Order: sequence, then structure tokens, then C-alpha cells
Amino acid sequence: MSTAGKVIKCKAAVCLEVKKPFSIVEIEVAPPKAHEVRIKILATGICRTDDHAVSGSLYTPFPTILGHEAAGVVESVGEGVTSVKPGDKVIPLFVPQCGECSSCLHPKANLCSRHSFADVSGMMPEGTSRFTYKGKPLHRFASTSTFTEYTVVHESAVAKIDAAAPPEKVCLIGCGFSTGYGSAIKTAQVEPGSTCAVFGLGGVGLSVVMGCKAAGASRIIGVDINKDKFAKAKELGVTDCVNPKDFDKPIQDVLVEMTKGGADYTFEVIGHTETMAAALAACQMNYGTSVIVGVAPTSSKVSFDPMLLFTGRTWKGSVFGGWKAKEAVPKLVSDFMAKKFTLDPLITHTLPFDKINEGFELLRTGKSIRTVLLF
Ligand code: COD
Ligand code: ZN
Repeated sequence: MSTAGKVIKCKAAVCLEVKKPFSIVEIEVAPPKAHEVRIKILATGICRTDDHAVSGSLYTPFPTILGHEAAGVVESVGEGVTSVKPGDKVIPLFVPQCGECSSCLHPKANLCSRHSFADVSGMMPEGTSRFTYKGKPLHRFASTSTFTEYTVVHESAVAKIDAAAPPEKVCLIGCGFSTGYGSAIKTAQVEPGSTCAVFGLGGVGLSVVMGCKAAGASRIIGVDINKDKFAKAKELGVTDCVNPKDFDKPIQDVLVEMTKGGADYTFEVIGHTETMAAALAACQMNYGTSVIVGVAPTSSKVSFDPMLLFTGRTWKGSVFGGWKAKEAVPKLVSDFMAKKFTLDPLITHTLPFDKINEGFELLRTGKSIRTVLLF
């Protein structure tokens, strides 16, 4: 029996309060309104950003449904939706692309001005929520909310993908993989033969490593304070591993020495202001480029010596790898299907959805790269 046009009762992992574990409860998901899409989630990854939201270091209103790295199937669509239809396999997009605003129309921009990726209202663009728990509305997160059997997103925040794509793998294209890989090949535009340094070897950092390697970098230095991250980093292309704890001088000095003057490209994939400044200082003073991929805690500030930029370095940021999401995600999925890159090394754990709290513990204790939850 079709569920289109009806309220769906389903299971969701709700975060009722900041710093509290997820509660698996039954919620109600209203049908999509005009220009909205209701999606049955098949698989969702656990990303560090979700944990930043749980801990409060990234502001988001509670109670909420977190999760933003997923793949699913369209259950029904609201009036006026043209880009997807019921039955389509899709990836929800935490960086929406309306395709019509000045940013979407600009070839160099990937952050939609109409639907901000940084919107923290917790509501759909028209101002209300589609989620209800015990008669009260729940907030959404990152334009997506994927820790639920069903979610509703705006049409600008969903991309149709190859029907044959395995959801338990390509869900990573919804965030971690694309964010890291794109920051190297699209934002930094790493050139063949160059030297790169990647600060932070979590799922996103390893995806940066894959991007640097795909772009032909000849030396990739991995920097992490957890030495357990080094084996996998080497498998994926890191040539030198550096643990800042092994040195009694600043890590930027170590890297400048190792590279005889600084790396061509450095990437901060941790989300700390100190490592952002260190990564800037670790790139070559004339032509080095440093890319900020990590998000620092809300309201924090970076302090740095302006001479670092005065000499010629370039400092950039990259959200979702600089990709225009609605356009790029289907192509990235096709590239995955054509075996242009692999996602397997990033997926260390797969768990049933109900074990979401266990999945977060694996992340917090540094045991997992990516845990994928299956519905
Ligand atoms: N020096 C070196 N390494 C460090 C340090 C340090 N001072 N502190 C921590 N690390 C290492 C950790 O040991 C870990 O291996 C790695 O840094 C971080 O990895 P994870 O597994 O915690 O995180 P990821 O890879 O899943 O995500 C990292 C991000 C920086 C991308 C994430 O935290 C973040 O800020 N996301 C926001 C960026 C973004 O685009 N978000 C949109 C949705 S994700
Ligand atoms: Zn993420």
C-alpha cells in the first residue's frame, strides 16, 4: 500500500539534549510539501561532524535528528519536484544546490546562497519541521537528517545516483569521501609531482590522501597524533608519517625541514585552530597553498602572523571538497562504479542502525574510520 501523502511512523535515533546518547524512538514523518522529497534511508555513515553536534562544539538546536552522510530511495515527492521521482536511488546533500542563485550560477562557487549549508534554524526552508516526536516538532540537521528510517529534504538537497550503486558504500560520497578527495583535486588542484602534507588521518584526511595520490603527488606526508592511523594511511598513498608528539619543536618546523622549505600543499583535516595555523606555516612561503577542511569550534578564532601570507602563501577553505553537490555527486558515484577510486579502506565497521551509540563510541575512542549504519 502506498505511503505517499500519508504520515509515516518510523524509527529514528533522536538526540533529545546536547551531550546525551541517542534514543531510538518512534517518530512521525509528514509527507513532503512543495519542492520537497521524502526519502527512505538505506545506509548512513557516522561522521565526526555529527559528534561535534552531539558535544555542542558545533551549534545545532535540540531535540534533533543528526546524520548527513547517507544513501536511500525516494519514497514520494511534493508538488513541483522534477529532478527525482519515487523509486530513484539518491544521496541527500548537506550542501544544497538550487541551481538558480548567483552562487549556483557561478562556475567557481559551490555554496548555494538560497539554501545555506550553514543554516542552523533546524527547520525546512519554508520554516516548519516534518518530524514529530510525542506531539512536538524535532529539528533537522545539515539540510538532511539521516539517522532516521525516513527523512524529508528540499529538492535542492538531494541527487539522483546510479540505481546499481551499493548504498552501504556510496553513502560516504555524501560527505567524508567527497569532502576530502575534492579538497585535493578540486579546491587545491594538486599538481603531479608535488609534495603534500595532510594534518589528521581520519576518514576525511585519508580521502584527502587519496585525492593527492590521484592528482599525482609524489610525496604525501601524513601528520597525526595517533600512530595507529599510519598503517592505513600508507596503504592509501602516504609516503612519510609524522607524529607531532615525537618532536620537541613545532610540527611546522619539522615539516619545513623535511620538505626543504615547505610543502606545495597542506591540508588541515582536524578542526583545531592551532593546527590550521601550523598547516599554513608548513607550506612553501612563496607559492604554498594551505586548505582548511576541518571546522573549528563555533566562535573560535585563529591567530597567525600576517607575514605568513605576505610572502605569497595562499590560504583557502573547502566545504564538501568545493563540489557543486547536486551536479558532482552523481558523477562521483559513476566514477566509483567505474572503479576510479575505492571506498572500502574507509569503512572499518558496519552496524545495524539500532547500535548507533556503539558506532559513536568507536569514533570517540579512535577505533573506527567510518562506521556505516544499515537499516
Ligand atoms: N595533530 C595531529 N593530528 C590530530 C590532532 C593534532 N593536534 N588532533 C587530532 N588529530 C587527529 C586524530 O587522531 C584523528 O586521526 C584525526 O586528527 C581526525 O580524524 P577524525 O576521524 O576525528 O575525523 P574525520 O576525518 O571524520 O573528520 C575530520 C573533520 C576535520 C573533517 C571534521 O572533524 C570536521 O571538522 N568536519 C567539518 C568539515 C566539513 O566540511 N563538514 C561538513 C560535514 S562533515
Ligand atoms: Zn560529515
